[in-house]
Amino acid sequence: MFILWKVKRVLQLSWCLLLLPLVPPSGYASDMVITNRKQRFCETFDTLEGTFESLPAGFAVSKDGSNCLSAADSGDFKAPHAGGTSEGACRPWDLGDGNLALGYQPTSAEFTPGFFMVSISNATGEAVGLVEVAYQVVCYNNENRSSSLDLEYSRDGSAFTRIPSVSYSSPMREENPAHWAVTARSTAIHLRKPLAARGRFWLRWYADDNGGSGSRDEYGIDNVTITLRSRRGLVITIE
Ligand SMILES: [Ca+2]
Ligand SMILES: [Ca+2]
Ligand SMILES: [Ca+2]
Repeated sequence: MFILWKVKRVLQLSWCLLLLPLVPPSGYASDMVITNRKQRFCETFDTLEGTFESLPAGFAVSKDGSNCLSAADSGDFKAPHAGGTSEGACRPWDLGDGNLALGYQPTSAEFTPGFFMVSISNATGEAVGLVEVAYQVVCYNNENRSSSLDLEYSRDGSAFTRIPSVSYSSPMREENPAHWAVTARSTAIHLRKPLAARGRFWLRWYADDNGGSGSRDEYGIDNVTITLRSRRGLVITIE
């Protein structure tokens, strides 16, 4: 057993060494690196602390729709909140029982537009022809405005393609008392040109105003599941 464990450990370390050249460009914390064909990765955001440092690997946040927040922007991150605020910040939404979501309270100056983004490295050793994405949009509809959240993907991290079939907009008319509503979204992205082994891929959730007046609903994403498939079948699942 010990020998088997050692072999497994060496293989794991070898993967790490192979991945060293995958240095992300500035502005990204790191990549979500997908290496194993059977391992399941889970992204529930339940370990967020309301800091830049606690963002999961590969995830980034923009409050202006173009630049990503960095460790120097600590003032833009706030502690978890249970809902019912108008203070602009990136903060974990606390849905109860330890369930957190990656969230933002938009204002006229923040997150209108803005985005959440994840950069993914295909370290499976195989080309990928299909990317399946599932996630939940969480929303606390406590204001008479509507906000939109659109899923987009990119092959180069700069030019993004929107997927209109999974567009989301929060209800315009406020709810009183408000509660956390969870909306499931899923889609499959067929890649005309397969994502090569060691290639990179980006997903982002682009946010903006969608009409109304006054303050804005708080919203965000949770339970992001990304499945990479080769033409022959399943390559890896991240949840
Ligand atoms: Ca969660
Ligand atoms: Ca609303
Ligand atoms: Ca609000």
